[in-house]
Amino acid sequence: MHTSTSSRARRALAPVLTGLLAVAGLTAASGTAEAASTLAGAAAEKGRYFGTAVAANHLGEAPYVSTLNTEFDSVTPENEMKWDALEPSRGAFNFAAADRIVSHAQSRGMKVRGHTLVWHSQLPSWVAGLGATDLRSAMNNHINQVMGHWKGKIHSWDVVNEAFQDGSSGARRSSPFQDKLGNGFIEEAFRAARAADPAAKLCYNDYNTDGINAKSNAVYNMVRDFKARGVPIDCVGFQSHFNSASPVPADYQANLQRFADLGVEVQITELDIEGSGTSQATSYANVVKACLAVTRCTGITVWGITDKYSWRASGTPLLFDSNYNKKPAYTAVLNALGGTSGGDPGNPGGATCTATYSKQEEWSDRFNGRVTITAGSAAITGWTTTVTLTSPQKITATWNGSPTWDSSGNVMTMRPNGNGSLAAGASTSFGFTVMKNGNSAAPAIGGCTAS
Ligand code: 9MR
Repeated sequence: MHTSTSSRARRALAPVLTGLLAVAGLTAASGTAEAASTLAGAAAEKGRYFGTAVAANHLGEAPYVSTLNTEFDSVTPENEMKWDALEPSRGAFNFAAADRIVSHAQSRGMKVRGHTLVWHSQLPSWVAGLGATDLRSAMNNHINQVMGHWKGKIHSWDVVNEAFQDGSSGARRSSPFQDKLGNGFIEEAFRAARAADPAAKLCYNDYNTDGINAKSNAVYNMVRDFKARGVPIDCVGFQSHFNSASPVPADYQANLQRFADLGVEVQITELDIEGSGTSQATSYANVVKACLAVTRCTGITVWGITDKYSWRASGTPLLFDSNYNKKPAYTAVLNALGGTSGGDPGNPGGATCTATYSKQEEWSDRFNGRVTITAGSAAITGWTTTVTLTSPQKITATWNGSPTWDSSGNVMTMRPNGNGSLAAGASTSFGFTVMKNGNSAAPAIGGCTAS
């Protein structure tokens, strides 16, 4: 079958569609049945948030933003709130990139985790060059200025990050702060932070502290001492970067629980697990179950949305693949949270699908693309995906699908045209011709939603 769409028809449809999508978005956010079919919705039913690290420079990418808005209710700027980004030279602050993330989150009712105020890494060289007196005032000023800028808008701040050494010593890591200000720098940072934004929860955040070991024992002793002496601390962040060399520890839950028993919240702050398929899915589910079993484990943040932009992209450690398809790990997390895609009235069987792009014929001024839709382990009766062009590219023809367009004309949403019913594991494809207008970039394909 071959159908084509004129650009005039696309322009005429666009405003109507945008309106419909806006209405659908509002309904999705407030409907309980719908809520349990997203990570944030399912987590909220358990009294937890479900967040992700976000990079400001991807906020213009349609499938990135739609996945963020649909699935998550908390964001952590991945790099934009670090010292080198915010205060690259002494006293000169640049909040613009982080502000973009905070306003995106605020306009959609998402929480923001602040990451991070005092850290030895991504620290501008001017800080390392200061003597003790200057360093103390620079640290306190940084905390005051940064927390003051977003006062009342950040639900938790990683006040100090990664201050302990790996290995069996339990010692502090060498850093400008440790080496010049001594052990008291952490306490001083937390006291300054409490004064700067009393509403924010103040966290200590670290990695390789996920199980019970010498490093987590050292952090535990510090937190116990802070609580005993009234030093302000509200939460401990467990980064939870896992791979085959550093799997989810068997005593993960026990470790979270012993910190919670000190009277602090525990948060899983940078979760990613390298791997794929069932083993990755099982590990993710185990992390979620551990958090749910600990009353004071208040939320989970994964360290990115899509494998495409992970800091460990080659390890495919996230819940969405590089085409924004939901991975088995996604389904495992959703199910462990008590949610189910079966809670979606449009998708009673919990059906899934994937969408993959391949380039076809190319001429000097245009090329053909094909997107293959494959049903997951259950039969499906319909599918939806998106094709996002790079302006000024234009799609001049489509076949084997029913396209609709966003108002920019760059994002085509494709639904079936008689080819919506697929048996488990079966595939269909649709095609389109892209007029390059000088740009031969491949289109970005959004996730596949089955019904
Ligand atoms: O994901 C971050 C990556 O984009 C940066 O290049 C990197 C630089 O240090 O930091 C990554 O995030 C780290 C986080 O801030 C602290 N814990 C470890 C994370 C992964 O390295």
